[in-house]
Amino acid sequence: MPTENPKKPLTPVAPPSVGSDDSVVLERRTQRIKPPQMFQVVLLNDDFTPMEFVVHVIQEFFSKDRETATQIMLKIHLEGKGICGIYTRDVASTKVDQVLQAARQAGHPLQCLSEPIE
Ligand code: TYC
Repeated sequence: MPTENPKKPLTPVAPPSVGSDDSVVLERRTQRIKPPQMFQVVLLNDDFTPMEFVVHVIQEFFSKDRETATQIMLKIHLEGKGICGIYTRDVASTKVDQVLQAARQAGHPLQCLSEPIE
């Protein structure tokens, strides 16, 4: 049967120390957990998806205002791809699913993917 999680803390945990005047000092500790791997969600250009639909998708699923969404769409149109947002793994994956489902439902070939950064 599996036992408890064998992972140790990254740094030793310092106990509170008691000063000569009975004051208790909680030591400031080095952060023990590393930040999660982040993922950028990328839209790819194609020749068929209407610009207006892409702007709508960026506004709807990436919470951008119309002007920002239009700038991102134009960048994708001109450069082939563009980052719409950066999220943790699960959120990025959900965004990709939402975009692909909306595109499929509307009959557009818009492609979306997520990739780890750094
Ligand atoms: N290139 C498309 C057009 O001219 C517009 C477009 C922009 C499509 C961004 C996809 O991710 C995209 N209608």
